[in-house]
Amino acid sequence: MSKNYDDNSIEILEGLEAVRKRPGMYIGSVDGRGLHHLVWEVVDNSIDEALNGFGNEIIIEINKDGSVSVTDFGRGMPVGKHKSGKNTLEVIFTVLHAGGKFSDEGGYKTAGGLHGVGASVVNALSKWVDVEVCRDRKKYSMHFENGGKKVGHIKELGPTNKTGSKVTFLPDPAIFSTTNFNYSTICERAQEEAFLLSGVKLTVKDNRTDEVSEFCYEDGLRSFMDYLHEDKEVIHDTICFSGESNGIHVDVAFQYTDGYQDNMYSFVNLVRTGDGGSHEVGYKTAFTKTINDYARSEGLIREKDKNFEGSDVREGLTSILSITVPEKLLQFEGQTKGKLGTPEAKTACEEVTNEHLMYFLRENKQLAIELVKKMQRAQMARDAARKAKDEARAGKKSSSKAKEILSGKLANAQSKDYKRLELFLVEGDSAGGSAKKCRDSKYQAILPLRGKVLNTEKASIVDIEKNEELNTIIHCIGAGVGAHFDIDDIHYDKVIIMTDADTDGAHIQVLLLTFFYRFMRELIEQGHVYVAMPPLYGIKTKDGMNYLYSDDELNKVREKSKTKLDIQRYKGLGEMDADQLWDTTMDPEKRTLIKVTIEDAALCERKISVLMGNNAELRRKWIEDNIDFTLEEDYKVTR
Ligand code: 0RA
Repeated sequence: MSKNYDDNSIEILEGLEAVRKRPGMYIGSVDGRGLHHLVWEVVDNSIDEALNGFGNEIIIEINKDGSVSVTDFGRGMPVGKHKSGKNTLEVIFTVLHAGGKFSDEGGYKTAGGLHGVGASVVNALSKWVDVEVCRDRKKYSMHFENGGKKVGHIKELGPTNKTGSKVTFLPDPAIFSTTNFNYSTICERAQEEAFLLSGVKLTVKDNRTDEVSEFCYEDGLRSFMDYLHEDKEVIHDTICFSGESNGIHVDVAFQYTDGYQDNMYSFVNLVRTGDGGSHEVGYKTAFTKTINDYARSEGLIREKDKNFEGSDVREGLTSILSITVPEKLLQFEGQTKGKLGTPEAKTACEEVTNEHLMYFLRENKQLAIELVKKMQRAQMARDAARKAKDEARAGKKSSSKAKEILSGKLANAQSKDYKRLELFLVEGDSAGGSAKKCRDSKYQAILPLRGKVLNTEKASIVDIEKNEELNTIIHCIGAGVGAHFDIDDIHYDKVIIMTDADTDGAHIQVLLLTFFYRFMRELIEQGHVYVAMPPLYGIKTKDGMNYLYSDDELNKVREKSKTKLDIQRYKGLGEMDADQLWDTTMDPEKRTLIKVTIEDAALCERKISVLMGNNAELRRKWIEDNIDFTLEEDYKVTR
């Protein structure tokens, strides 16, 4: 993989000014996500050095002054003279696309396949950057300021017997909407990379709080699976296989749980492909085909029986697919570039999976039979659900149990025109009561929620069906749940979550969104899920009430106002009377709704794991720090 790299293989393409003018083009966005992208850019360079066999530890530090340092113990970045006449270190940090990543001539290969633009972009978007290099028994340093302008020349600091590089940077607050690094975000990604890089140790230190986490796994994908399935009932040991085809290296791990979810974690050159792509298609196609071929060849399904569908085969299956694709074949699609396009990846994943899975099934007959039986149960359940739905469509009434559940709770809308119907999920009976009073009963239905919603991150369909609150929501929406959810059957065009603007309300939002994300994902994908935005403040004026929806708005009003303001802080929906609730939050003419999107499924899922995983303290902290779920930019509850 590593080609001979010398001081001259760096191509000079563009200046850093372009990066500062259009940062989004290089790092995706200038919000928290873009900010953290800077860290990955620097870390990826160190990871490449480790992948090339130099140094197996990387330390990421968040410093007290808000800067981040990344230290590795590789060969040390080149410090000699570049063909341009400049110092190579300077070229790496000041010339866009430096590093040879985009040249066919080699240079050091990068881990990142997505934005992968390197050190110069980080420099361009930083207030300052400090580089320290140890190599050739000497320690060197170089400093940059104000978007990548070098300050002085490279300095020789003295002798050392170490080797390696340390890059420290402070993001420019003039570029980013936030410059606050999040320890848990960095830990999550570091852990993920450690899983994919057996034997490399990634240490994350938060020097603001003295927290430290170390991630190092000798067993790679197997350890990853153990981690994912920590609290789940699994029905066999993780199965791993690897192979190579067309120059594409494929690594697979899979394991079945006794649950119902089908979870896929895919990576291309260590970068998560949250939106899937050709590699996932190849893997899934091969998986389903191999299972069907095997089951038929063993007489487990009879000639006249139908084949299993993908969803039957994957019920309860967690798969990790990590592939390495040569730079020149890389092709990413979609808005967030999270989807692999490379057609060769489909073939490679198909071939490797076909071969190894068939071999495994033949060698492990007992388990293979058990799995096929599980798939048969999934297939039967799917058939039964379809039948029930067809009957319901044919005009048969919904079950009396469902009716009983709904009576008394749901205040339904009168119209049958589902495209105009809205279902409000309201926190608490008292706000529910106000909402029922003021709503537009033709088009707006109200379902009050009592107490906390079940945490569904690790719940099975059975747990969900046992949970009254969720069951009621499922019946109201009317389109089933999990694998049987059918978007064509939804009773409402908008499902609107309406909670208090406090921590409890935020918690309920996240729990409901987790439920929708995991069990009615299409509802979010197709844009039917919304969050209502009640006001935080009311200010009495001579013309009536002026409602404010954020602290920013309040500050602006305060700055402008000359007299003392009569400000009311709304802590909950219950503090408003029915008319106020209508005016501020429910009236389609005036209200603000936030549409929940899964713009980046990977990020969303990762957040759900932090939020819904075992660490209650981390979760609480996260919720209080930033309730923005998938809504990076446009929605932030300020308090
Ligand atoms: C190519 C060549 C050499 C070092 C590196 C790349 C290098 C790059 C980075 C980026 C972060 N840490 C790094 N460490 C090393 C030097 C080749 C030689 O020693 O001749």
